[in-house]
Amino acid sequence: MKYRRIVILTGAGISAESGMGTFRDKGGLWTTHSLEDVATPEGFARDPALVHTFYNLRRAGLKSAAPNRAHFALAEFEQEARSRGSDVMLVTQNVDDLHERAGSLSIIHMHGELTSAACVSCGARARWEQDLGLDSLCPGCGRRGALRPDVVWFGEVPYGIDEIHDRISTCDLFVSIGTSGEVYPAAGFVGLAAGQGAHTVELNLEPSANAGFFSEGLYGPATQVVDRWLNALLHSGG
Ligand code: BJW
Repeated sequence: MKYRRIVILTGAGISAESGMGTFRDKGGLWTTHSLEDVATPEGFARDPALVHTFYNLRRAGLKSAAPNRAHFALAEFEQEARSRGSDVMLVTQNVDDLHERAGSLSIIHMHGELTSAACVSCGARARWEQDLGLDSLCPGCGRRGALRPDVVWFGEVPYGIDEIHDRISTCDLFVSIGTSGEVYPAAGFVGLAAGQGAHTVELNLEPSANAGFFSEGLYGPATQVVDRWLNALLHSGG
């Protein structure tokens, strides 16, 4: 394998064909909900019940969603690349668990996870698969009403950012899949990767806001283009 240190960034587009909504597309979550109300700490402070309802519905929806061909292709690629001595790190902005359910192993959820709750009082993070509410009890400190969805809202620092920066600063291949390139710091990763000489590839339904920064782009539904591009890479000796 030509590439030894590979970083793959995924966004909502990879889960779109699994029925998880995207944010900025026509009919996306930010066209039906105000992001200031449901995706900022200020919105949560103003109306926690509204925010809980928004995330409870999405957490419940996760149970009927299944990984699609693109999630499986990434998990298979990770295994194959490892067997050829290459390192693959998946950085996802998605809060769903479809990469894990497809079999991916090396994952950073930079925007948190739907199936996790965080306590604003003691800082504990706990796996959480049911609804969250104003009376939910923190398993860490026992306080009632202090749990919030363990996701990263606007103005908050994403998870794993130091490790992500380290990985991208030393990668030789950076692949971005199904993300609009509108939200930082993820939107800046391609610049970091390209700046230190990595080959950069975008796989998306259509060119993203960042398309001009990538050395290569392949456009179409993730269930079609991801498998095709990864297989071509493996079979080209790439
Ligand atoms: C398909 C497809 C198919 C469809 N197949 N493709 C001014 C300038 C620059 C930055 C800022 C600024 N003001 C504020 C900021 C920072 C801010 C920011 O970026 N704001 C912008 C909106 C301007 N960022 C932050 O606040 C972040 N924190 C931060 O910067 O901390 C400071 C710091 C950083 C680093 C070190 C130290 C300090 C936090 C951002 C948190 C984002 N949170 C959310 C919600 C998470 C929980 C939840 O899910 O509810 O994360 S918002 C939402 O957007 C979610 C997503 O992960 C994120 C990205 O969206 P994504 O995945 O790209 O989805 P879409 O819908 O936008 O795009 C889908 C794409 O798929 C499209 O291109 C489609 O074409 C494609 N697609 N179907 C393939 N079938």
